[in-house]
Amino acid sequence: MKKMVLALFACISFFSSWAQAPYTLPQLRYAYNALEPHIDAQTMEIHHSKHHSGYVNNLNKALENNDNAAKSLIDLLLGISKTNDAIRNNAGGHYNHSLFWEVLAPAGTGNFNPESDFGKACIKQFGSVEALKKQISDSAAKRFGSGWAWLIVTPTGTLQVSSTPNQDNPLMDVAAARGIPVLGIDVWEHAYYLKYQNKRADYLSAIWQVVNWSEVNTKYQAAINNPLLKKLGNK
Ligand code: MN3
Repeated sequence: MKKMVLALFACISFFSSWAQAPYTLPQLRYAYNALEPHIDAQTMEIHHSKHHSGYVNNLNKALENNDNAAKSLIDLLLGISKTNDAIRNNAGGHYNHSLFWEVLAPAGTGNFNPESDFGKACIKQFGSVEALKKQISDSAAKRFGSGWAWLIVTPTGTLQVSSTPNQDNPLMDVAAARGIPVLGIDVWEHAYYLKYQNKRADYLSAIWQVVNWSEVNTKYQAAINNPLLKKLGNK
């Protein structure tokens, strides 16, 4: 029961403030320089205040006088194939970045806990968190051009690593592997180029220092109890 209540609160706090039109830019829970030296302050500031903000503004524009304007962000993503490219790119961009900021935290906080619900599921399925990180990093490294690597909860309740191009995500009806994301890694060059230039692998090795596993656990607990899983199973 306690878990259900926690999951419900996690859902509400995650979806309420920024997931309904007109869309707004969520505030970060930490300062732009809080992830240094792994992700530099300038990259964080431009990424949040320019790139993410651009997706929010363009999404609101794309929804002006559009039949999809009344839908929640989640419903928009679930039926994305019935919208247009502007909505697809910007709704994806808004959702993906809102999740991304939440699954990052200053190094040394949000550590992986093998006793948490997520920790147990992770070890059971992947053997160790190190093995999971390697699988996600490999998936991110292989993504050609711009896109995302994901850890999702599938409709059957298992964890799965996947990847999508551009600003697509696993909630979309166009995704090859569908599920509820509990962790997403941005592999667009704008996420790392200022500090790492063309060395995506260096960025992917550094980012694990600032992944917020505690938040991943919260998202996992919310996902496994979420009726949305059923919808994702019925394509
Ligand atoms: Mn980005």
